[in-house]
Formats: sequence, C-alpha cells, structure tokens
Amino acid sequence: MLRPSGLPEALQNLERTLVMGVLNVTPDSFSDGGKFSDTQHAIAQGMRLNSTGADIIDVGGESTRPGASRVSVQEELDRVIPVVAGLAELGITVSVDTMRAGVAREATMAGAKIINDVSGGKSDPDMLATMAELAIPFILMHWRGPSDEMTTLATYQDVVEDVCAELETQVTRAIESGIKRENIVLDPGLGFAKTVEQNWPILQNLEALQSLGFPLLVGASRKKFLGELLADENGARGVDEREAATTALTTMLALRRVWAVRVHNTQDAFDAVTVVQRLQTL
Ligand code: PMM
Repeated sequence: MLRPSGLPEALQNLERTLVMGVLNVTPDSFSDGGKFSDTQHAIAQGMRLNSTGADIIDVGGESTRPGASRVSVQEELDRVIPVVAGLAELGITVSVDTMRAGVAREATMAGAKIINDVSGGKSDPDMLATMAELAIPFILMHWRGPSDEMTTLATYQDVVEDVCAELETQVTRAIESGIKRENIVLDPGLGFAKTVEQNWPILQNLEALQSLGFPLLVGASRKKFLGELLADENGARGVDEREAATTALTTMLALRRVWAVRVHNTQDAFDAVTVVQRLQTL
C-alpha cells in the first residue's frame, strides 16, 4: 500500500487503510457544523474520534461546503490552533484542513503532522513554498475554485481524465516549488466542482488516479451524492442517514488499497477497514 513518508511512526507501518476523523471547528459545516465550536468540546470530540478508530484527526476551521464564504485568518487560527495543540499534546496525530499557508505553519508549530489543503496549493500563493519548507505530508486535493463558485465549475470533457490531468499539473507545480514527491497524497475532491453524478466515475476508476503513483485519500463521508442516490418520495436522504452508504464506500476504498478515508463516523470506518485487512492477509 502506498503511503506518504514523514508520518508518525505508529502510522508508518500500518498495513491497512487509515481512518481520518473529521473535526470541523466551524459554526456552519454541512454535517457537524456548530456542535464543536468551543475548544474544550472540540478536543473532547477529537479524543472520542481517536478512541473509536481514528488514526488521524483532521481539524478544520473553515467550512468548505458549497456556497460557504471565507473566514478571516485570525478567526481560522483562533478556532484551529488551540484544538491542534490540545490533541497533539495527548499524542494524537493531527492533520489540519486549511487553504492558508500561515495557518499551515502555525498549526505545524502547534503539533500538526499533516496538512490537508482542499485547494491543493492553488488558493494561497505561499502554500506550496511553505509546504516545501515544512516538509511534512501534504494532501493535495483536486480543486477548481472557491466554495462560493465551485458549483459553476463542474464542466468536464471526461471527468476521470480531466481530474487526473489537473492533479498531475498541480503535482508538477508542487514538486517545482520544492515539495518532496514522497510527501504528497492525492485526493480527487468528491463534491468539489463535481456534480452529484460526476463523483461516480471517479470512484469507479480509482486505478486511473492510482496510476499517477501517489497514495490516495478519499472523502466521501455523508456527501450529497450519497443523499441523492438514496432519495425517496421525501427527497434526498438526510445527512445523518448516509452512514451505511458511507461505510459501503469505505469498504470498497479499502479493498482498492487507498491510503486513507476521511470520515465522520470513525467506528464504522475502522470496523470496515479492519474486516478488509483481515481478508487481505489470509
Ligand atoms: N471534504 C470536505 C472537507 N475537507 N478534505 C479532503 N482532503 N477531502 C475531502 O473530500 C474533503 C476535505 C468537506 O466535507 P466536511 O464539510 O464534512 O468536512
């Protein structure tokens, strides 16, 4: 299984798909927004995610849901840094979901071990150089534009080929900026500048993404395309009722040996990846 170098030792040798637990410290994220906006609650929730199977806690201070507007740098720092520091102090591996180089730098000083940039270094012109300097794993996601514009950017000739080509271009920029190849993780960015239907061919053709030669992280958890798939006469299935569908995808992703899944329900994901690991080690 491909994995980035520079991970904490405990994660470096795990022979299964890792579970990244989502911890949004924001008042407006689509799934858990508003529940954990206070630092102590957020740290407690991070500990819960960790004790129920999360290998990594992904702390985010800015919502990326479609239509969301930006928060100030100071607001993002105030939300994220105390939570990163609190969890890191407990020995929990933390990644930080940020598009800002300044937040990436401060978060690393506070103990974050991975930076997860949904813009893949496109949003902040200083991000790639900063990541080169920090020299820790960098999750580079496929991204075409900010959340308040992305629904208008979902036009592709061939979604799988175009996503692969755009990721490859961004990887070249990252490497030219000094980021080490072995620190890069790729992510197709499900739901980001993708219509509900465009997510499926990406999931069906993971080999195309894997042939780029990097570890993959996939974030499908509770996303709209699952709610739409499971719609009934009352409309799309609600966010809290997409768990079995999420776990079905986690199982498929583990069978395809992706490096990590980013999920809200860490226990279900852990159980699924553990079952797959057992089957793969017979
Ligand atoms: N999705 C969201 C936020 N951050 N990061 C990565 N690497 N991949 C994703 O798919 C991704 C992400 C949006 O979901 P949320 O609001 O539940 O955090």
